[in-house]
Amino acid sequence: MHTLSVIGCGGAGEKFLDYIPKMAGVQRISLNISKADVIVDPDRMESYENVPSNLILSQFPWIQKIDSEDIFLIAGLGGKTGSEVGRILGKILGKRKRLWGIFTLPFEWEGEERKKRAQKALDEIRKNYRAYFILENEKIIKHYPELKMEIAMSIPAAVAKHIVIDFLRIGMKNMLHRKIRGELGAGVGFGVGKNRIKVAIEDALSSPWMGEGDKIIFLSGNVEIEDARYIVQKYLPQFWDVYTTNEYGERIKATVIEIRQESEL
Ligand SMILES: Nc1nc2c(ncn2[C@@H]2O[C@H](COP(=O)(O)OP(=O)(O)OP(=O)(O)O)[C@@H](O)[C@H]2O)c(=O)[nH]1
Ligand SMILES: [Mg+2]
Repeated sequence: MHTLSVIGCGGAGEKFLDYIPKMAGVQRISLNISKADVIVDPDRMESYENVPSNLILSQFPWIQKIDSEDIFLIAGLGGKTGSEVGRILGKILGKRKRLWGIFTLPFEWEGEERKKRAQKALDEIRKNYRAYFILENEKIIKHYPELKMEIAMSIPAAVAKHIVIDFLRIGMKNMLHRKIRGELGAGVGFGVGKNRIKVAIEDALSSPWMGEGDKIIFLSGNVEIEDARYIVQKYLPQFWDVYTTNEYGERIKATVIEIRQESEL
């Protein structure tokens, strides 16, 4: 048994999975149509979509090897593999496990067909995932128009990395017993110097994927909860927590999660 399973699905999902460091207790699986840990055929999976689950599991035995209660599925929506497999795995696993998603949506220039495919996948993801982060690609270039494409493309991967690391370190003990559901936004920021906690939080809040919803704030670095309380509470987070570590040196990291919709439960 692992604490967390992280599945990188399709080209973007595999790439983003590579950004996530290997961590104890974390099962990592890449899914793609070739050269991945698990080779998938989205068409074949789709043809089994509505058959009883014991049959599905006998046809796709790798699904049973995903052995954590909490699963992160990471994919770029808009292509075939990530969108279809992410959607179908949601239908199969959504009721048995806690499924968390991290998804990009296509750039405008990728055209209508990709946009439609992403939307269709998202409509079902909404029903079956516990909660999911939406990191719209288009918002990166609107937010940072000067940025080179190559760097813009890598930003969701870096944010996905911190979401997974912080979920494992801080989120699991804080988020699971709360009714956090549906679409989430996210931002990651770093701060140094005298006002480093404030700078890190404001940096995270200025993310392209941050809106007006309630906020969850996770701080990581050489900081104790009592030192942060006064500053963090000014941002009125729904809840917040600290993970004390030396790995960021003199920097403080803030990961802010935005809850975009009211829980239906
Ligand atoms: N930000 C970012 N987005 C990416 C990257 N690669 C792909 N995407 C996005 O993800 C979408 C899906 O692309 P892929 O992951 O390559 O597609 P796939 O899931 O493998 O699907 P097929 O190759 O069509 O079977 C694209 O339309 C892009 O919007 C990346 O490196 N960075
Ligand atoms: Mg592909």
